[in-house]
Amino acid sequence: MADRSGAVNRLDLTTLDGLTESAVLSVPARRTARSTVGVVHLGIGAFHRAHQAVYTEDAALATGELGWGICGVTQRSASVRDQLAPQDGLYGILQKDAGVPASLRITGIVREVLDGPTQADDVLDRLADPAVAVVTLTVSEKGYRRGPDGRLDLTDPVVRADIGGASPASAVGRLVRGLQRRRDRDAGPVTVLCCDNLNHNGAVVGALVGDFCRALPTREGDALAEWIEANVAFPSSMVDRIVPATTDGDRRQARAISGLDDEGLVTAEPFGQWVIEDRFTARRPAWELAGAQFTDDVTPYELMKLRILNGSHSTLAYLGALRGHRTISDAVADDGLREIATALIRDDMIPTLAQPDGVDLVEYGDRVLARYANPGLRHTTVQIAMDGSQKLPQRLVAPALAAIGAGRRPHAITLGLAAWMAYIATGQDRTGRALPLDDPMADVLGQVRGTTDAATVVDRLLAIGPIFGPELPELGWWRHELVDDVRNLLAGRIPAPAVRT
Ligand code: CS2
Repeated sequence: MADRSGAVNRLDLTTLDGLTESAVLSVPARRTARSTVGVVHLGIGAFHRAHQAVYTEDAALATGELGWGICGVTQRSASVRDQLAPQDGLYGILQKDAGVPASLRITGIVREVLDGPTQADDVLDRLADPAVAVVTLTVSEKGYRRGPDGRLDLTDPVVRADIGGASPASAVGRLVRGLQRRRDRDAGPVTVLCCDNLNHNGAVVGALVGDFCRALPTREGDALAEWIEANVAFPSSMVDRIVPATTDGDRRQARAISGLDDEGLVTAEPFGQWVIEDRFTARRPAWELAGAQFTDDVTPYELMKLRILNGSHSTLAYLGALRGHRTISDAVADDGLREIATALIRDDMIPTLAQPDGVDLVEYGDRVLARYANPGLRHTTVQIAMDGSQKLPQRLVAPALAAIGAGRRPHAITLGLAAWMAYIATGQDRTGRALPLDDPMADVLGQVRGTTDAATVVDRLLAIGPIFGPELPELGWWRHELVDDVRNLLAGRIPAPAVRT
């Protein structure tokens, strides 16, 4: 939609009125933008906007309830606030699939965006709002600021400042200080629902909250921990939807559909899954009416997704990047890499998993590979390669240990870990293009950059306890295989795990 000067208008509550729904444009925002805030979300990145926000909006549409608008909180950068505030919280989700035209959905369920760093007090007020019954989180693996033992890192200066009473800057600090204000205002129980890719993610957040309370002066911390124990549940959940970083091409495509500029646009595949542990201390949106599944035990779903999807994603990302593939769809179209991903899923991962009710794990794995092939999603290998130190423990190290413990040799998982090591050591793909090392442990990992001796690379990286733990590095045969793989990869060869004995 252009004004008289020919400039394209921006999406907001006024321009929304001019949109006409069609086969490729839906505008649920017309109804949901009237919602009031009932959910606070910490970490309003693209994933949340394409996943939990959509489930929450669909639940509101199904029930007609208008009390479940979302207040999204930015973690570190104000960019999402700056994108969404001028748009009255509205943004589009551009859905792409092979062989069908892209479609756009304009969502209105995000009713407020607060910038965590500069609006800390407003965030605490929202967390203490009696109308808020659920707090969801996607702050990424590193956002929890865990130490080598998996507990809250009390040596982290940001955590220490939060404990000392400064305006909270960490996710756990914001959460605990918000709960404290909630108790002080007698605003009632609330459920904290973690949506990050971690094992037992709810229990992890509950334990970090406990660690924070214990680090407070004794009387203050004990009383708060007691209130939290009685009023706050931390269910676990498994979340899934592939949401690559939005490109300028996506924005152009969305503009061609709506006629409007949208700085907050996100892109996603059609698939979505959310399995939630049914343990809430307060009211919640009717997410089951939006396709979410409630269960007593999320563990089998969580492990299935972390190992089959995220484990193969990381493996394809490192191997693909080394081979010069920019996207996951390119990597999975490479026969050699596809074979490795298939072997990883079928031979190494599936035997470590319990089958969730009614799920065929082989079919699930095939579907994951088919989702990767979606040519519309320009999901870059270097985006997934980011933060390996935080992702690999649950994606590749834990299943390697489980397989070895059951007497098997998980060659493809070993190759995935070798690919991560080679990615760090060489720092470039086979065409000479630089591969970024974007990781909170980059200082330590970067020490092997440029090292060409495979055994040295392996020994330095295997010694990092928080990633590999004590057991794997002690297995001589396994280390030997890893060194072989790293040597091959550094020489530009990709070993085939399926045929190795
Ligand atoms: C990916 C995930 O970036 C990554 O590490 O593996 O973000 C993945 O796309 C999602 O977990 C899919 O649900």
